[in-house]
Amino acid sequence: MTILVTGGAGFIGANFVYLELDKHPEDRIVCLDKLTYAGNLETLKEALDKPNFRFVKGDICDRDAVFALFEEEKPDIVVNFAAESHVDRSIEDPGIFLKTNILGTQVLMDASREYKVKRYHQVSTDEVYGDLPLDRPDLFFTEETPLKTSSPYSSSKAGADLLVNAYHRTFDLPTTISRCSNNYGPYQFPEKLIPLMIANALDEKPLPVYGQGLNVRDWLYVEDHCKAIDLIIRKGEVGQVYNIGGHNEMKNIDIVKIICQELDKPESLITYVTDRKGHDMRYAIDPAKIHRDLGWLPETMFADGIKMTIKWYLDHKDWWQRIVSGDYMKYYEEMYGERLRQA
Ligand code: NAD
Ligand code: TDX
Repeated sequence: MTILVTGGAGFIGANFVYLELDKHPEDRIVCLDKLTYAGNLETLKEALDKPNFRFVKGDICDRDAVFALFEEEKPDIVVNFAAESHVDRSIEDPGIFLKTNILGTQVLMDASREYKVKRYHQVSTDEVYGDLPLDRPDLFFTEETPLKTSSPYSSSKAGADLLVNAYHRTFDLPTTISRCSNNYGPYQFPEKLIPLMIANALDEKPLPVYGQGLNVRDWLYVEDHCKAIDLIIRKGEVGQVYNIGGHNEMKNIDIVKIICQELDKPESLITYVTDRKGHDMRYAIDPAKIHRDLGWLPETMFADGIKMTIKWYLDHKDWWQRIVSGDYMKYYEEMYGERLRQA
């Protein structure tokens, strides 16, 4: 079988490429990635010399290039990870989010129709459900929760999900969608909460916590997410949506304190800064459906996963230091400079 993985040079996509190569060596993996600021070919270096892996640099919005690749590879399955994925960037510049996340999805699905793929899988997010109040711990997102988005990022992901459902109903495209909670683990770009705090703590730089740090996220180790997608593309039912989460809710401030403790750094580095605009309060997934229908359960406890993640960042300083020394510093100054000066 040939599986086309888009966005495979990013955080979750790369972890998925490695899982597939390891678990299904009989399959061929083709990765299409534009290598935006978030994509890094170095992340895929151990895959590049495998005979059943091919990397293609390209944009999912480029219709001619996408159709040419489908003509050449005739993929059986498409898994779309390619996206602009950072909420803060979507607040600064929504346009590229709409283009990549919605129009790119359309191009991939048009090619999937034309070349009659057996499965088109869309990697979505729990953020499409909006947020939950902190004082209702009994509430969780199910697959039936209405879409109600807060940021340009989550709106673009919700728009893509609606389009996927339309292509299934109107054109009979064999689709599935997964909506996952916050991932953490190796190869996450250091603009996201956990790797940013690890990198800053190691350099003894301020740890910028938005608002009071009381927002809650439901953390899932990236490998567990990838295993769920592997199950969905092989055993999931066409037309279905599957929520993926680990019932591991934590306040941001508690995560940051754990990182300080693990790295033996003082909590005085914690700096409360101006809140994110439209900041979602709480995400919490009910993963009962994927457990019941496909037997999936998360395998990594947060206490272990965070230790493995911190160790990975300590062992791979070259990987993230190259990132934080380049263009990223410009982003960092724009996003945090004024906020930290005001704090
Ligand atoms: P990421 O930002 O680390 O990686 C995105 C990848 O997509 C990069 O390699 C980038 O180069 C590539 N890309 C961007 N635009 C492209 C384009 N036009 N054409 C081809 N490639 C392009 O993102 P991630 O955190 O790995 O997220 C992957 C997917 O999972 C996204 O769709 C995201 O919405 C979703 N998701 C992420 C999380 C999370 O916690 N990170 C949680 C739930 C869902
Ligand atoms: O510097 C920071 N300080 C801070 O307090 C950063 C970067 C984040 N935060 C807070 C904001 C959030 O409440 O930490 C929480 C997590 O932030 P992010 O890592 O930016 O993730 P989030 O906004 O929750 O979105 C993530 O999960 C869902 C991914 O980036 C999305 O791609 C995914 O869909």
